[in-house]
Amino acid sequence: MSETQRLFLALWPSEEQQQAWSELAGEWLPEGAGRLIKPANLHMTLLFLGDISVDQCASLKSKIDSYRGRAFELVMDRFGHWRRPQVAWLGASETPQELQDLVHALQLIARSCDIQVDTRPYRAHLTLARKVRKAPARIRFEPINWFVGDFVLVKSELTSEGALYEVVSKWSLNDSRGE
Ligand code: 2AM
Repeated sequence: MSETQRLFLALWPSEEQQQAWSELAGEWLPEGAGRLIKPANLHMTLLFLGDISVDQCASLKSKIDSYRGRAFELVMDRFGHWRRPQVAWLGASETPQELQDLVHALQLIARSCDIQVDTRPYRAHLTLARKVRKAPARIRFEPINWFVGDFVLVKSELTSEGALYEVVSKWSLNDSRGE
């Protein structure tokens, strides 16, 4: 069998953002309510690719190289919980058009590389904690503005100590501010 890698495309916050958002998650979730994601692992998935071959990965990267998406401001104003996957997350009540376009373009590129991707509608969320069985209390907080100027390809390794993520490629988005 040819070698494969488990990969996904994501928005990756800075270390400062990861630290700050992880601290918020610690404040919002009661002790023992779930398993907080390590700050360095916090991210927002754009597209989960699964196990793909070296050739598929090379073709995906080269096609993404020729794509130029637009930078955007993401306003994260929701702290939510999904009962079935048992995750608590940070999300946005409005998904910017640029983000929708980016996800759509990446889906098309992945499909053109014979990578089967999720067909469910995209729901932008940044998982803060897993194994959260009970919906946490409603939290009021100042919306978090995240300027998104790039996106990344991440390798995921499942280990006995949880997922290990490694950013393997990065692409810039066109920043039209000040034009
Ligand atoms: P989640 O945070 O909502 O669980 C790496 O696994 C990333 O890809 C996670 O952020 C995860 O989202 C997302 N993902 C989407 N579909 C997935 C799948 N079928 N299996 C594992 N992770 C998936």
